[in-house]
Amino acid sequence: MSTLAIDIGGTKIAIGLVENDVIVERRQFPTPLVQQADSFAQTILDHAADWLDAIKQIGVSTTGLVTEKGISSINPDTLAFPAPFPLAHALNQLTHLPVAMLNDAQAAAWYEYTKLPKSVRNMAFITVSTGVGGGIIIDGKLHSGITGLAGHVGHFSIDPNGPLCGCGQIGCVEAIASGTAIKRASDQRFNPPLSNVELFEHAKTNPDAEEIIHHSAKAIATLCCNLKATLDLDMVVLGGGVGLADAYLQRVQQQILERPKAFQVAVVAAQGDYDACLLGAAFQFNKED
Ligand code: BMX
Ligand code: ZN
Repeated sequence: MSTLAIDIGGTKIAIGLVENDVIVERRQFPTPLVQQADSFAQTILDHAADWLDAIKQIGVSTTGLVTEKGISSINPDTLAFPAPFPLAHALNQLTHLPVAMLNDAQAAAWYEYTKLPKSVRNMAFITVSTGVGGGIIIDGKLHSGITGLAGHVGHFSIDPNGPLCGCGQIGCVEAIASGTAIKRASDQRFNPPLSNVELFEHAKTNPDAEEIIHHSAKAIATLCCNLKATLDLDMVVLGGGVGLADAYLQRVQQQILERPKAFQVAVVAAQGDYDACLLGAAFQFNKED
């Protein structure tokens, strides 16, 4: 069965032709302006035009809060949806195919959970990318909550004196640790500005660059320990462009080892690598209810 997988992030959209949970072909393009659901859906389908004949279903994983009515933003600074954005409906109208849609990190959490040892029953997936997203599996089931908000761990407010987050709270993990937050801090310190990829390279020799990345990893470590205290997780899986960048995971692990033992939790890299959310988009058709 061929599935069109669509992963909508704050910066880019990845699409994949997925067969038997394997990405056979993959493309990506910058996230277009989010205005009309019909034209947004059509733009995505245009990028997949030559796959459409083979496709039987469409799975979407998207940044934002997903409800029956569509997608809305928790942090409009990462991507501002005119809420609620009825993307699943628009894709179904245009293709007449079944469409399933989940929050990006929730979809990835379910996929990643199935790749872990059977002894793991409670886990969280955390993506550090444009924002900081999360998905939670409790006792072997994806926990989305009544409103779909469950897992939005990027909006744990961890520093009352921290920066204002686009969600309206102060000192959210996302405002401190995300790729966007790293870029902001880096732009204040480096002229000419560095891309985040360059910043990670620079960090090998430049203490200022290392300090910015360390600050982000420390916030993610705090988040992991808070989740351990709340849910007694067996494991955390880390993904996203920043989360999988050079030695970021090791920085998080090192920070966790400095916390009291009761709050320490194992953190591993996503099996789906940078495509955990894309694989999750297709994989949600395998989700038990
Ligand atoms: C934000 C929020 C989450 C999302 C997370 C990671 C919006 C639009 N998104 O916290 O729903 O999971 O970012 O998103 O409010 P990404 O774009 O970094 O993958
Ligand atoms: Zn927030």
